[in-house]
Amino acid sequence: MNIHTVATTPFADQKPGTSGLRKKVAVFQTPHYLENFVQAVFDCVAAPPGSTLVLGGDGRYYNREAIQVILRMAAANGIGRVLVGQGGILSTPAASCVIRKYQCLGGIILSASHNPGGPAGDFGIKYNTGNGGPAPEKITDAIYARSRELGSYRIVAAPDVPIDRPGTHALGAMQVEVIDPVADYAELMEALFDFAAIREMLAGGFRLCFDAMHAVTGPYAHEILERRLGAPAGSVINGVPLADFGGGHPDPNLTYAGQLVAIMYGTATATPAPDFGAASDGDGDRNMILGRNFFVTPSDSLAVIAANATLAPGYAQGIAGIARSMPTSAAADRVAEKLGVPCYETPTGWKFFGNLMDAGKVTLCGEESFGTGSSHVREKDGLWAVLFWLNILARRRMPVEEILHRHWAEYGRNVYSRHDYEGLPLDIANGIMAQVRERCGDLSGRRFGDYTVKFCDDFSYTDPIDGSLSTGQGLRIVFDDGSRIVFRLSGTGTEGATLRLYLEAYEADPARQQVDAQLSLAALIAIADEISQLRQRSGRERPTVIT
Ligand code: G16
Repeated sequence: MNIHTVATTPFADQKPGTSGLRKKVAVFQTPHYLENFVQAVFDCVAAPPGSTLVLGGDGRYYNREAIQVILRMAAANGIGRVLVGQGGILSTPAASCVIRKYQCLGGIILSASHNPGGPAGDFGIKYNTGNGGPAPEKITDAIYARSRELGSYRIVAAPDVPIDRPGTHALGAMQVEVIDPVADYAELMEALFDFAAIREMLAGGFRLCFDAMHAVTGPYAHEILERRLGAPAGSVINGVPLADFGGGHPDPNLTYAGQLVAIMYGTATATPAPDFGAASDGDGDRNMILGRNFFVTPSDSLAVIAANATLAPGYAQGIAGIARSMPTSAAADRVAEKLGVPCYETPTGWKFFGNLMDAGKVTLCGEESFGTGSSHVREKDGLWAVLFWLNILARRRMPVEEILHRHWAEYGRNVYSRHDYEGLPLDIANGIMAQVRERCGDLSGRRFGDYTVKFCDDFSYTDPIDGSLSTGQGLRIVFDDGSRIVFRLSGTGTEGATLRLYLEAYEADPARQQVDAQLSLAALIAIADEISQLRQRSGRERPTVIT
C-alpha cells in the first residue's frame, strides 16, 4: 500500500462547536484543512487495528470529495473496514443506528446540519463514538488540542472508490463496504412504532405533508412514509437531496420551511390543509411538527411524546426518565413529575444526553432547537419524531391542535418562544452578554411589573455520570413563578454571532392558554430588552427568526 506522510502546519481554528467543526466550504477546501482535522481525529481515537468505522453525510456540496479523502486517510491510519452510505449519504440518526447495530468503533459524519450548503455555504464534520453519539467534550477538546500541534498527516495514493452502488471494495488493506443508507434505519423504525395503525389511519384518508427540504431525509421519507406506510405519492415534498438544498436554508422552522407552513396554514392552495405536517433539516436529526393551522413548539412536542409514549410499541413498558437542554421549556418536567420519573436539565448540545442514556437514566431527550429523540440511537432523530406523532395520532384519533389543548388543560402551558438575532458582529453580541452578566449580580429580588427575579446565573452542569463540569452555558434570569429569560450565544453558526433569547412563562389557566405566544410573552420580551439593551446595542428592531 502506498502510504504518504504529508507535512502540514496546524490551523488555529479547528475547535469543534456545539456539534462538530463547521466552516464555510471555502475554508474546508483550503489545502490540508480537512486532512488536518481528520488526522487529529484518528490520532485521538487511536483505533485498534482492524476497527470498523461508519462514514456518510447529508449530501451537501463537498460531501463526495471529502468522503474520498477520508477513505484514503482511514486506509493509511490502519482502519480495517469502513461502512459508507451509498452515494456518500447517511442521515445523522441513520449513522448513529448503523454504528450501534454493527458495533463499530465510531463514525465520521459530514454535515453542517441546518446551515445552508453549496459552494458559498457551510460544510461540517463530526466524530461519533461507539455508542453512536456525538463525541463528548473531553474527546472534542483532545481533537482540538491535537489539531494545534499536528506536523503531518497520513493518506494513501489510490483512485476514488466507487460509492454509488452497494458493494465491497479494497482500498489498500482496508475494506470499503457501500451500504444502503435507509435499510437499517427503516427496520429500526418498524420495530418501534405501530406501522399497522398508521397505515390504517392513512388508508382512511388522513393526509400528511413531509418537507424534506431537498436534504438528506428525502430517501428515508419516501421509503418509510410513502412505500412502507402507504401515504400517497406526493406526501413527501422536496424529497430529492441536492448539494445546495435547492438554494434553501434546510432548517425546519416557521421561517425557513415556508412552503410547508403555507400548505399547513391553507394559504398555498384552495384544497384544505393536510391533517399533519412535518419537516426535517439538512442531516435529518431535527424536526418541526405542525397540525392544520397549528405549530407545535419543540418543547411541547417532547412533553406530548413523553405523556403518550406508551402508545408506541417500542415504549409500551414506559420511560425511565427525560432529559432536556436548559433553554428548553419545563413542559416535559411536568410530565416527568406526573409519571414519577426523573427529568434532567443539561447544557445545549445532544452530546450531553449520551451518558444519561448509556446509564439507562433517561429514555427520551429533547431540545428547543427542534431536536427530539430517544435511546434507540444516540442522536436526535427527525423522522423518529414524525413517526412518534403519527403513532400517537393513529391511536388517539383527534387533530394535533386538540391533543395540545388537552395536554395544556392537564399540565398547564409553558408558553415559549425563541428569538434569534443572526449575523451580529461578535463584539456587539459579546457586549450584550457582558451587559446581562454585569447586571446579574444585583437582579435577585428586583421587581419588573408582575415579575420578581428569583435568581440570575450563568448555567453550569456537572455530568452526574462522569462528573465532568461544563460552565458558561447561558445566562438565565428566573422569576418567582418559574418564568424565565435566557440569553445564550449559538455555537453552530459560521458567520458573526447569533444571539438567542429564550422566553418562557407558565400559564395554568385554560382560559388564557390559547392566547398567541408572542402576546403572552410581551412583558418578558420588554424586560429582556430593558436588562440587556438588546435593541439599542444591536441596532435591530426585531429578531431574524422567531420560533
Ligand atoms: C446542534 C446540536 C444541538 C443544539 C443545536 C443548536 O444541532 O446538536 O444539540 O441544540 O445545535 O445549538 P446552538 O444553539 O449552539 O446553535 P444541529 O442540528 O445543528 O446539529
